[in-house]
Amino acid sequence: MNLKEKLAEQKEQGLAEIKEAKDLKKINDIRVSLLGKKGPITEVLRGMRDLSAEERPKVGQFANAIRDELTQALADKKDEIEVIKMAKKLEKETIDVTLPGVPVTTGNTHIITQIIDQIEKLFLGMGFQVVDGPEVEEDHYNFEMLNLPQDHPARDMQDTFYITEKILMRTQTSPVQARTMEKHDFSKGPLKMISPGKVYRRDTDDATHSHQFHQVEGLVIDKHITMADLKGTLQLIARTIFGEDREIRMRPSYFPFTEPSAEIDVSCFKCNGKGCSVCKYTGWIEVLGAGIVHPNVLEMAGVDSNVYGGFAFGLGPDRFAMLKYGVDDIREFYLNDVRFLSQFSQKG
Ligand code: FA5
Repeated sequence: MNLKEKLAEQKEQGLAEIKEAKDLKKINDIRVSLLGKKGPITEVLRGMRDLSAEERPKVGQFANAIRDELTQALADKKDEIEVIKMAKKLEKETIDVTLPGVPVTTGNTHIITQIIDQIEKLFLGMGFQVVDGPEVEEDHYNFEMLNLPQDHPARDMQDTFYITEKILMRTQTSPVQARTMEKHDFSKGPLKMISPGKVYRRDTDDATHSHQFHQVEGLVIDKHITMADLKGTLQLIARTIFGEDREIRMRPSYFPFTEPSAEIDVSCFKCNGKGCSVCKYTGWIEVLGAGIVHPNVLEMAGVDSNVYGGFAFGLGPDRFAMLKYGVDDIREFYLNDVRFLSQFSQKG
């Protein structure tokens, strides 16, 4: 048998084996045994050195064609086996898409954050800017710039945690008023801002007081601002958050940074104004302090009090949340009890 015949026989034998192969391992074995270094084709090719110079290229060409044909047959068979394998796998893994899924439980925004978000939305809609201020504050901004110089008796109402003699945990969001006024360019228009955030006081914790709570400051500085603008804004807040059925009342009050000043109360959610332990038998719960910005505060921040005036308010979203959802102890908000907090997932 000459070399060409030998090669043709190897090819026929190889193609028959490939045809019969059932898995990828078998394909690999065939490839190694047919085309590998010790395989018959390589062996036949090695014998070419005994051929005449005239015959050698012809046989070489023939051998290469056979090797290519076998390589292609191996690749085709491999693809075929893989397709069959995948089809079998898919058949086994059929998914019933009509089965109900596993529900995913997601958390919800904290109830106080929900109230703050509502207030922000209301004021953003009226063209106010939302400003942030530091919780660790300078005595200068927390008190002095708000017309509470050293030794002012009203400082006693807002004792707090001191970091150093002149640095403290802010007792109110009002310092953001002074910080914002200082920076505002009034030639570009009026100043309208709110500033939500945490505040700290040395208050004894009870059903309506916490040593750490939240406030939202509001400030408008423009020409010709009156008490009527303040009252209208406060009424709008109360109606937006509590609905039309809650009463509000303004009581004369005192804040060193506003003159005149007012305390705003909302009728008690629990007794509807009749008097109970939650409202300390007054029928009202205090939620807000407000007033017309004191000229000294304007002047200290570099604003001409003969040209500009304004109103300011500071509300407690924790108290707002109590009133809105009938929570009778403010401390519930800070205990992180998921059973309590998850009740408010659909509200707000
Ligand atoms: C102030 O803090 C003033 N800075 C508010 C203000 C701003 C007046 C601008 C005028 C102009 P007051 O101490 O009353 O005021 O607190 C404001 C609100 O914070 C209260 O109405 C109440 O809702 C809430 N609040 C006060 N103390 C506590 C407390 N310990 N726990 C929870 N909420 C409180």
